[in-house]
Formats: sequence, structure tokens, C-alpha cells
Amino acid sequence: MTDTATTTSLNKFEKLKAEKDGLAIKSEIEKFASLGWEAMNETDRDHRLKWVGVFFRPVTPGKFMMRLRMPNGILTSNQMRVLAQVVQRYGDDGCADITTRQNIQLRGIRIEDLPDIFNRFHAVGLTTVQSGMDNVRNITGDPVAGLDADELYDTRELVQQIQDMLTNKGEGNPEFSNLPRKFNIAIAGGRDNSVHAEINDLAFVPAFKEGNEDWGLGTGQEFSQSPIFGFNVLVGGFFSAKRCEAAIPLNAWVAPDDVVAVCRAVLEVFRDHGPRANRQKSRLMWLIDEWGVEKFRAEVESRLGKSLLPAAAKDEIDWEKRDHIGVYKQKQAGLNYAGLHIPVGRLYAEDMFEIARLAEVYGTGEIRFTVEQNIVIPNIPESRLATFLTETLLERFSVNPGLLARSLVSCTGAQFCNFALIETKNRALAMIKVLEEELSFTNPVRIHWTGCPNSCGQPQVADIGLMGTKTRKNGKTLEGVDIYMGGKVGKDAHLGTCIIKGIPCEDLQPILQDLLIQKFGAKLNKEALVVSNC
Ligand code: SRM
Ligand code: SF4
Repeated sequence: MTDTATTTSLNKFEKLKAEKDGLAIKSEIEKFASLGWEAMNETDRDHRLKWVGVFFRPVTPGKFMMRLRMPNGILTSNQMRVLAQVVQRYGDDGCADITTRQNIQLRGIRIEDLPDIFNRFHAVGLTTVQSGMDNVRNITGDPVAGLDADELYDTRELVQQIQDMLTNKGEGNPEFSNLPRKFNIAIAGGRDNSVHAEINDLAFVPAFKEGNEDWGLGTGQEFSQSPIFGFNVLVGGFFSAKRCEAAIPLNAWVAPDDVVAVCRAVLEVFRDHGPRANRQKSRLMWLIDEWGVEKFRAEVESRLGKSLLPAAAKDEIDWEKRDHIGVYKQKQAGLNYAGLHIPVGRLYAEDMFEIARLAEVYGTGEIRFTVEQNIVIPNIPESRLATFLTETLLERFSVNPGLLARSLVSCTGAQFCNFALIETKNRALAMIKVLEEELSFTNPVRIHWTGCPNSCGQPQVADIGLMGTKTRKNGKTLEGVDIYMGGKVGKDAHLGTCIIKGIPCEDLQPILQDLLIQKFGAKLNKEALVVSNC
């Protein structure tokens, strides 16, 4: 227990962690499976199970959600097939969602099946550990790491190393299982900030250190004249219902070899000093506010056991953000990667089997996720590309979707999430379909839906962000949205802000149509013009 926690009154979550560490649940899975969900201790069921990635869903009691960890968003066809087998056994209740953290969640899970599911995961190297509650979430990395000819750094190995350190290679690590709150880490390896570095508690962005100074790297390059590659460090980015902040510079540049140690040091400082009294004020930025960034930096240095170098003068994020939908040449001659659009990230067992098959038949069995809830299949030889593009699955999971559909992101919403104020995924799809029928576009417009102010669907990074709310119309309470605009991703990323509040969802379509015409150059299609002139 930390110094802060012992001196402040403990909130409900701090109490439950103090009573029993969340990871203790690992050894009780067999017991829960034979007890059944209704007979379980409620705190274990509703909260502690999240330490092993199992989420009780009050909206569908008895049908749990399982959140995996997918370092850098990468999995194998074998792993995908195991995930497909798990959801397949639940028939209509079983499905999966690719998440906004390059990850996947499974639905319909029965508690009695957990021992078998964990065994299957273990056999193929999958883990769900520490993916919920006061733990570090899935660590994001560049979705085209190792494929992109223009990349500055292949993030895969580092992301895996951080995950291994935090989770004890997927087995669970009590050193980091009682943070004051959730914690997000991202590493950008390309020039386009594909991971939304600015909305993470801790992010590493590519930057070259110039000049002829003693950097103390111990690499023999201390006095190098030529620029050395490393990362500028950002801290404190987060979204919550009460406050959203972009990450701020720590004024530190780290060599790739130091990234894991810096993650450890930052997390130790957060764990031991982060505020624990009020859950709404427990994210890392609140500690930085209290201390100031200088004191925070000094404490990180003290944990690290060495000084941090000042940040490089500029970072290398100088491209517009790519969405990776479509077919692109890899840096390996003769190979391509294909980005498939998965509408709002929703997958069913048969889709997952089919994706695994395509990855094996045309690629090398590798599958990747993006933070836009889509997939990338790498390593498709030139000679196989034409046949790949005729596959039936690509009719639904297109490499060339409409310009609104391709950038659509949506959180879980009311179908499964009890925080939700509105239904999101189905509504988002229906709305995009109508708007694409009515309008023509020259550029993609990024629309993000999120069911409540927790902002899992990241409306603040979107061109148009829609945040679920309840609103009143003609004396009735209706599902509505607050509209966000101005989110900028890629270079010069900054967060969008709320511009209109409380639009009933039933009145939203003409407002979106108008915004798309006025602000994004959309044009009414002829047929729509005829209808509107009637
Ligand atoms: Fe989230 C809580 C879903 C990304 C901010 N989020 C939840 C819960 C667990 C609430 C619950 O128990 O029902 C949601 C589970 C619903 C379900 O059944 O799926 C949930 N969050 C999601 C996912 C699945 C949205 C999606 O459709 O993609 C994303 C899973 C990511 C992952 O793989 O780990 C997801 N959540 C995010 C993000 C986006 C990001 O990380 O870039 C955010 C905003 C960024 C951030 O955290 O700073 C986010 N989720 C929250 C919050 C507000 C945190 C706070 O500090 O207040 C909550 C509520 C909480 O933690 O108390 C929350
Ligand atoms: Fe649930 Fe709200 Fe997150 Fe959507 S934004 S998944 S409704 S907590």
C-alpha cells in the first residue's frame, strides 16, 4: 500500500484492492466455474475478475465479456482461430469486437467455461491478464511496424518487452496490479502517429537527438556527430467523464534501450504517489498537476537511477495520419499488406475463421488490429494479390469502403455496456449508410461515436465526434448526442471540443448532413436533391 493511500480515506475500489489483490482471483477460477456466476461473491464477480480480463456485464448477466491483450495489435491465425472457437460455442450470444486500443474482446462467455478457455489461450500464447480495472491497458504500437518502408522504428519488440515486464510474461505481476487507476501506454514508430500518442498516459514519439554532447548512453555513441534515434516522452494524456487532456512533454528523450526502464520508473512513481482518494481524480495527469512536471520528472529520474536527457528539439511526427485501409506495398520487395475495413469492429465466429484462413492462404498467418477497429493482413505476395481481392469476405470487409464508413469508429454502447446512455454501433452503421447514399465526398471524414462521457470511442480525436447523452424533447427523455468537432490526428494532433449539446438522435441525420456539406465539402447526390426538392 502506498504512502498516499494510507493517509487518505479509501474509496470503494481502493478498499476492495486492499482486502484482496485482484490477481489473487487467478487461483480461484476453477472454484468460480463450479459455483456459477449467481453464487459468486459479488465483488469478485463484478470487479476482481477484471484482473484476468473477465467482465461481468449487468446488461447481459451470466454472459461475460473477455478482454485480451494484443501487444502492438498483432496475433496469429492460430490465435484468431482459438478466439473464434470460443465465441462460436455461444451461438447467437457469441461475437467479438476489435477495440480502440488495437485489441479484441469476446462476448457471451460463460463462467463455467473459463478454465477451458484459459487453457486454450495458454496453449497458443494468448493472455487476458491485467487488461481491466487499475492496470495498464493493451500497449499500442505502429500497426504497420516492420512493413512500412518509411517507418523510423519497428515498435513490435519494445511493446512486447513492456507487456512482459508489466504482466510477468502474461502470468500476472503483482508489482503493477494495484495502480491508482487505469494507465495507457503507446509507442509511435512511424511519422503519422497511428497510435494517437497524445491521448495516452505515457507515450513515446520518434525523435532524433542532434549534436555533440555527452548523452551517457553507454552505447559508444556518446560523442556522435550524427543524429541518434530515440523517443521524446509525453505524459498525462487521458479522457474521463470529468476531464480530458492531451499528453504534455516530459522534456525527456530516451534511447530505445531505455524505454522499458522508463515505463517501469513512471509506473512506480504513479503506483506509489498517484492520488487514490477520488476515482475521478486518479489518472496520472492529476499527480502531474499536483507536483508540477519538474518534480514528476525528477522522481522518475530517481526511480530510473539516472538523469533523463532533455527532449529533442522536435519530434518526427510530420505526416497526416494514415488509416491503413487498402492495399499497400511493404518494404519487403514483392509483398503487400491489405487493410480491411471491419464495420465498427464487430466480428462473428465465421468471420474470424475466415480472416484466419485468408491470413494463412495469402499471407504468413499474421493478423493485425488498428486503433480504428480494423484489421491488416501483411505479407501478401504480388502474385497472390489479384486472387486475394476476389475473396467473398472482402465484399463485407472491404479494402475500399465508402469515405465515411472507412473512418467510422464506435464504442460498445448500450448493447453490452451498462455505462452507455445510447445505443452506438448499430446506430452508427445505419446513419453512415444513409449519409453515404445522400452525399458524395472527396475525402474521408472521421466520425467517432461514444456511448457516454467516458469517451472509449475517442470523440475528441474525430473530425465529428458524437458522445451519447440523454436529452429532452416535447416533455420526453430521449437518446441524444453532444457533437464534438476539431479533433486533429497525425502531425500537430489536438483534441476536438464540444460544439453542440443534446441533439436527439432522431434529429441528428440532417444536422450531420449539414455539417458534412458546410465543413467537409460534401455534395448532395442528385437523387437526394430530387427528394429534398419535392
Ligand atoms: Fe473504455 C470503461 C470499453 C477504450 C475510457 N471501457 C470501459 C468499460 C470497461 C466499462 C464497463 O465496465 O462496461 C467498457 C466495457 C464495455 C464493453 O462491454 O465492451 C469500456 N474502452 C472500451 C472499449 C472496448 C471501447 C471500444 O469499443 O473499442 C475499448 C477497450 C480498449 C482495450 O482494448 O483495452 C476502450 N476506454 C477506452 C479509451 C480509448 C483509448 O484508450 O484510447 C478510453 C479513453 C482514453 C483513456 O482511458 O484515457 C476509455 N473506459 C474509459 C473510462 C474513463 C476512464 C477515466 O479515467 O475516467 C472508463 C470508466 C472507468 O474506467 O471508470 C472506461
Ligand atoms: Fe461504455 Fe461509455 Fe465506454 Fe462506450 S464510452 S464503451 S458506453 S463506458
